[in-house]
Amino acid sequence: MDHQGISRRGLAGLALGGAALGLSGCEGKPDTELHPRSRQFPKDFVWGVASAAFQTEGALDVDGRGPSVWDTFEKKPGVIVDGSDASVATDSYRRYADDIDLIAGAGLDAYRFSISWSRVLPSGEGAINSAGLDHYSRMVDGLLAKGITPYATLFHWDLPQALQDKGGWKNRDTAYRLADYAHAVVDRLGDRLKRYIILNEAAVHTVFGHVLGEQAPGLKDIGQLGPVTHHMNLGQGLAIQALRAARSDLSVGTTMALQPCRPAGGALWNRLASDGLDALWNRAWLDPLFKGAYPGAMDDFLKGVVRDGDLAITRQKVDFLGVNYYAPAYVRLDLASASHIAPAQPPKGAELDAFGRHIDPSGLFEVLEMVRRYYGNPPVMITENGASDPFGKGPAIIDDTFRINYLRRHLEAVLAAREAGSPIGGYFCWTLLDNFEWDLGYTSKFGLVSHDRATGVRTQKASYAWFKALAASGALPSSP
Ligand code: IFM
Repeated sequence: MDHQGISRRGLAGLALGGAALGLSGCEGKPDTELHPRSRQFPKDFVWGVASAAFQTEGALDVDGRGPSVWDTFEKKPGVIVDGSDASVATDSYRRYADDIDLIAGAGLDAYRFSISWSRVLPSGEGAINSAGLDHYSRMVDGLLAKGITPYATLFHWDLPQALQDKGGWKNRDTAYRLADYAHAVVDRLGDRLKRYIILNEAAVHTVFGHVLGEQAPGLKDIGQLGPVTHHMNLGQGLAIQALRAARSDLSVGTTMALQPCRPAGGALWNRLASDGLDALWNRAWLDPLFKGAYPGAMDDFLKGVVRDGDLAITRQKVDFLGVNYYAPAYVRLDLASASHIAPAQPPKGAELDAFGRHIDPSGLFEVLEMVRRYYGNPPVMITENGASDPFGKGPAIIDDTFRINYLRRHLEAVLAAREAGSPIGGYFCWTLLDNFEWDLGYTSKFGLVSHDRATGVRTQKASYAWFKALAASGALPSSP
């Protein structure tokens, strides 16, 4: 990842910010495994799967849905590696009852899905499209009828295009529109839908969508970093306030993609880069929510953006923090690049996932410890974790022992973090069905169940049966 345009001054500030917080545990650890004392999860631990609207629903032009930034982006030539699109995806808008059957069939407690903003408000604001809300109302009813608790994410990257046309997240007004949208959802569904996740992985959306241009809305503009970050944090605070004002019986959280940021080779000079990335990737989201502040490292980017009173709004009590974790990030100082931050390889010999990332359960433990030690030890839900098949156009791997191993080892980290004192209440595997993996199209498959796009046939993988057995017993096996 090359954050083009991050200034020398900004980088120095970022590094200082990291040092001030004392987050020094970023070097790679030789032992990536965790060894919890007990392998038993408590009876009330929540087992679920997670998904997102644009990746699964299809049916992009039915029931009055408006276009989102992803509808626009995916049409640009060459941006989706296999030239595919999300017009059908897993067909879940139509087949949501089949999805629910699979979730129930695995005996899971919960389903995390996202609501498409532009189904509810086709222009992002103004007139509510009740047909869009009807769909989610049916889904919520279907889940509840099978004893599955719905967790709804309000924003999983699919901003209504009409709002993008007005500047998107760079425009402060979008923060207020998020709160209006949250109100529209809770007003209609709040009698049955009690658990809300405001944002999904805002750091990914900011950096890959607005700075690197690899995802929607496809902007390559370092000038977006500060305003987009702050307006999403502000919108999150306003949306939490809107939900709380509407009802007092909700559980409200938000989900972050937390990553330990590690200097390549543990070199001191690379620490400048890793602390910089840590500030904009982790702390620019955690600090405003839990402390009502930004890391000093963000000052340059936020000039003229944060108004009086904003940080009192970004700081909110959440009922849980959603943590998504896949891998640590390795970076190095690169004086030749404009940002001085450059991606680096994981340590030699490290076990890699399909993305070339280090498979390292200790990284999950590390971010959970960071949340416990520096952010007041809030209740946590692991809202995503999972593994992709090797990229390719071929059929899904049904006998997916590699995925079972990945899940098992990361669940050891969850147990170890609980033993260290982190109140982690649940784990959502990403994801139920092989789906539209953004710019990677259908070449990356994370599902517990495969979905044949030609026939619509869904086939349970070995990991589905494994996860089902785990959810039933709560006892984590020590081998696949
Ligand atoms: O598919 C994504 C999801 O939308 C956000 N978190 C990571 C997943 C796997 O890359």
